[in-house]
Amino acid sequence: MQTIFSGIQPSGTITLGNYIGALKQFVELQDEYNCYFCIVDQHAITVPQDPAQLRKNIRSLAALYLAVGINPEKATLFIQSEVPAHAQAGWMLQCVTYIGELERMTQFKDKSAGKDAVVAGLLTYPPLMVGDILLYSTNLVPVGEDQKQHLELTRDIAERFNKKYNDIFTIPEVRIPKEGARVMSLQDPLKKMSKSDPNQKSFISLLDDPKQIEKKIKSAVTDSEGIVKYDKENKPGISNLLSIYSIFAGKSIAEIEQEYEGKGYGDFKGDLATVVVGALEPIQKKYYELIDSPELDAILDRGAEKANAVASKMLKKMEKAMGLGRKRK
Ligand code: ATP
Ligand code: LTN
Repeated sequence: MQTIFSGIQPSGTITLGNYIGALKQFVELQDEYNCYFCIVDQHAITVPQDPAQLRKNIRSLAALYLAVGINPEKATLFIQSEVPAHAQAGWMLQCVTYIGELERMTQFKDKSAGKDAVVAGLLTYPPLMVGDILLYSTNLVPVGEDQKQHLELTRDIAERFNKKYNDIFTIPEVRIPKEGARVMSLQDPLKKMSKSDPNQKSFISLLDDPKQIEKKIKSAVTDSEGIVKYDKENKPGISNLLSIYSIFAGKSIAEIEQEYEGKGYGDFKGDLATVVVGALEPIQKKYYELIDSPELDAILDRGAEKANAVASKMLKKMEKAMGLGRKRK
């Protein structure tokens, strides 16, 4: 069986973007692959976080992974900081990464833009991610389109390490969904939807209540044409809503366009809100059953134990390849 690894930052409550771009794929793939799904809390602290809120977000993300359908009997679900090999591997991989490569990352450029104090961790974020992936001999990494560049860097660094030290790493492939790889902000359809966006109206979180969902969809930025038609170039707002509709309703975009011929954005948005509310209802129900349960802790404990066993073995191989520490029997 091939191995999958992917991670989500506990930097807020996950959005429709995270669900469509990442989580939905995870659920679909868990039967066919040996999966590791990680709550990457060490990545989250590369931007300011309130410690109490971060702890809450970590638990909430764990419950959401399960609520959307991750089966802990099949997949390993764990918290990055509970597996020390990640930070250790991240350091070693920083020492095979060039500063120029890191400065070219668009995520770094976006997140550092306009800030006068940028912590070093925001720049060295990618080698930590590279470690996450390589520690598990990962074959495939399902992510949204925004992570493509990080995956290219992961492959480069893995190949460089293999060549320079010892051929120990599997070179991973990226897997980006055909539809919904880049869900856009509801307030600025040229920007990706992000859970840490300060404008709450720009995203729908998986835990928003029906009223909030309806309000956010109704106030989504569209155009003044009033025709429900997919045209990403000229009508990015309505095209984004059409993609979301299509994915949640399981209908093709052409079908939906036909349904709304002659009708305005009001009808379309109202129906989209109903579709989204209906899709999130069972997820939210499961979430509230899990969030305070001891079962959630047991799953995360088991996940950390399984991940530690695999990651620490690869870490030893890395240390040996680089010549760290002493020879042991
Ligand atoms: P942040 O706002 O803190 O940067 P984020 O919402 O961008 O967070 P991440 O935790 O960085 O989300 O990403 C988790 C996963 O969700 C990744 O695989 C990422 O590619 C995917 N993803 C994030 N935003 C979107 C989006 N708008 N559309 C599709 N996939 C997305
Ligand atoms: N960088 C990713 C989160 C992330 C990740 C990973 C994704 C951290 N480690 C390993 C896939 C595999 C992000 O910002 N979305």
